[in-house]
Amino acid sequence: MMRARLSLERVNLSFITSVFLASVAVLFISLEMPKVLARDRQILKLKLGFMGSGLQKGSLETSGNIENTESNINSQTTQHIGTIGASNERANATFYTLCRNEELYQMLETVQNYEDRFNSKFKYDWVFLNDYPFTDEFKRVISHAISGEAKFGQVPASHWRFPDHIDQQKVYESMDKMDSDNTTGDYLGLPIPYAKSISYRHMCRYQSGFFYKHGLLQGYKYFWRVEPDVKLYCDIDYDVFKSMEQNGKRYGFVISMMEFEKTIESLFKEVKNYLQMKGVSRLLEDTDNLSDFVYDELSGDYTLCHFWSNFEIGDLDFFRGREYNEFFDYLDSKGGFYYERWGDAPIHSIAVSLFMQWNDVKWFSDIGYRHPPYLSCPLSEEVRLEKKCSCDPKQDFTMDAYSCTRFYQDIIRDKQKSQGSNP
Ligand SMILES: Nc1nc2c(ncn2[C@@H]2O[C@H](COP(=O)(O)OP(=O)(O)OP(=O)(O)O)[C@@H](O)[C@H]2O)c(=O)[nH]1
Ligand SMILES: [Mg+2]
Repeated sequence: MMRARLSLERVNLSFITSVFLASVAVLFISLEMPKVLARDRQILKLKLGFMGSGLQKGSLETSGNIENTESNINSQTTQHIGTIGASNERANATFYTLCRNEELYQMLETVQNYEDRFNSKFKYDWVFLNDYPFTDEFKRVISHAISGEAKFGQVPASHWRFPDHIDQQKVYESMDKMDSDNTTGDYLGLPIPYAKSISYRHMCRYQSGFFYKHGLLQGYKYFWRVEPDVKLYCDIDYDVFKSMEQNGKRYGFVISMMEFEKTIESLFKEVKNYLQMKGVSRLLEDTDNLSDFVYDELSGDYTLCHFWSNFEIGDLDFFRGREYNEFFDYLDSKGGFYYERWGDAPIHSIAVSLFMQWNDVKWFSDIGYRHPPYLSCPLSEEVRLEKKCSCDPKQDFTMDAYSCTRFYQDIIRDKQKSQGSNP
């Protein structure tokens, strides 16, 4: 009798446990699945709907396909290393950072890391700009850590304010709307970063159309942009600037990704208007440039792809040139830096993709780099060991569904095949 009751209780207990576990599972699925499905839907929408044929090739593979691409990445790296000549002469180049006094110690960490991994061997200068005067402490501490010359400047007030044509009332209204919509509309439905920040908008506009006009950058040909809190994960034992020069490269990136659509809703419409006004709409279909990276012929719209500009190495002559500045001035006149929240990364990337030749752009697959939250880590173990990398390749963002670098590789591979040239 006792045994029967015990076994009945055991049955009840296991029944209750099963019901409990099943309810937890149902609760979990009902809470989590919509997010997963929404994410998949969003990826499908973004990558199939907006991007058309180019990105459909292999676009749904995520990090599971790392191995398939590894040989390609290695071959790029090998060709890259092989093309660097041994020269002691430096390029006419500088690091460039826009930051605030409050970011001194994050900046110091980054400066020391860049010195350890690269610059102590090459001693390039470093230009720092700020919308306020840098403090003596900032200048003293940072200069001490840099092997080249450190230069500190202030952004002219006229480059960091609402331009006269901007209706400030409308800016505040559109910021309130962006903030109350409160979601990027992508898989996690995150709040739109900096939805209500005026200074972020001034910053994006400055990085889009003004930094290269600053006096301290005038003498230089190349810049390498750095932000506080970014980190290099591998030794860089060749002169990156010199390699840009010797290989005829004008723009270099490490990470690429898709932009939050809500921050650039009218951007590409304005880009198309501009090209039409100038009589150069053919640039969107040109095969000598990288238009496929930003323009999807099927939808006639922006692919949302951009080179992540917190790491960029660029030819200042391109940015100082007439073509880029007329493009920027037109976009600036439309007010989207304020009424929306256009970032400098899509602006730079669209210009680079349309106005440069595809072969002018360099993807640095051998550079381990992180700007939170994304990491680029060389996938080849051979490369990581040789360059003393300290990053985890499993965390690499390159093949993530939201990265555009797979797409970029496909485009480049097609061009190499059809035009028979090297990267
Ligand atoms: N002087 C100054 N620098 C700024 C200001 N806002 C941003 N910056 C700098 O501009 C660069 C880009 O700003 P971030 O805040 O990093 O923008 P982000 O990379 O899009 O966003 P995060 O995810 O926050 O890094 C960084 O180097 C900042 O230090 C500002 O108001 N004044
Ligand atoms: Mg940043």
